Amino acid sequence: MICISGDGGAQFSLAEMLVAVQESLPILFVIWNSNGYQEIDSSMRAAKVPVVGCDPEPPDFESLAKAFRLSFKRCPASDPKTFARLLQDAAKTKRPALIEIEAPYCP
Ligand SMILES: Cc1ncc(C[n+]2csc(CCOP(=O)(O)OP(=O)(O)O)c2C)c(N)n1
Repeated sequence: MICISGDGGAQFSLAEMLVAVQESLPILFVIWNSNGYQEIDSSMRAAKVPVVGCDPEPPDFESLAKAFRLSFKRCPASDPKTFARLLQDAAKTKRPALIEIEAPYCP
């Protein structure tokens, strides 16, 4: 099972990540880290209102994974081959894992 979220959305689901660790659920958490709330940013632009509060600095997901006793890997969005390998490797372990994709903030 794969759980895909942005860096913003991931922060609303930290308790669920910890449950996956405690219950040894084979869930792969994939975080698309674009360093901001792009969806909200785009909506504000579309509504022609000033864009505010859309670029909060995300947590250090590697440290977060360590604190949660989660396996952690990171790769750039520009390297889908590496991402595919990380995903396959993590799936083989049958353990929960966190993979962070470093993405550009491009509203
Ligand atoms: C509990 C909760 N609080 C606030 C929101 C409002 N909200 C919708 S999308 C979003 C930010 C999304 O950012 P991210 O997950 O990084 O995705 P991106 O749009 O950057 O790809 C927020 C705060 C929400 N959906 N749920």
